[in-house]
Amino acid sequence: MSSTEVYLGLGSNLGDRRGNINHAIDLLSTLSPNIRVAPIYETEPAGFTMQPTFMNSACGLWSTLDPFQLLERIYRIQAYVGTPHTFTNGPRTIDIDILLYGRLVIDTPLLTIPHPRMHEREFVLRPLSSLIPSYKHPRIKSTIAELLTQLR
Ligand code: PH2
Ligand code: MG
Repeated sequence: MSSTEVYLGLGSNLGDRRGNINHAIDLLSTLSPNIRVAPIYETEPAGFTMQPTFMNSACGLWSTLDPFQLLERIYRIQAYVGTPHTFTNGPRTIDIDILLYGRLVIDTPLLTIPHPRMHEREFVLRPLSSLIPSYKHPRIKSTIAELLTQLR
């Protein structure tokens, strides 16, 4: 079976933030034997700012699931690790976003890949850049490290 290199973003700003991220990574590692995990960074909330500080990380894995199967699996892992979040951009015990799925570019009501806001979010680019600094964004054609420096 063919597998695709996938990158996910992880965030938590409720409860044991670091523990929630590590729990999610443990569950994600059942998808793929050699998952690679970025450091965990503490980040200021973006978007809706009146909420607790986040912990953010990212991971890379090889998946045999197609993007929609992967999304279903992520929904189950999120439900297992934490309570559902209250509103868009609001506080959450765990949030797992598909950032990159190989070099795939799709835009559907359920799923947009690459993640539509990843290139403008330092809390995504910084951990991702520790894993794949020279990876070219499939749509924007800058590397992850370049996108990160362009934010400053
Ligand atoms: N996630 C959001 C909205 N804002 N801010 C930070 N720092 N980290 C996040 O993971 C985050 C956010 C919606 O998913
Ligand atoms: Mg998110």
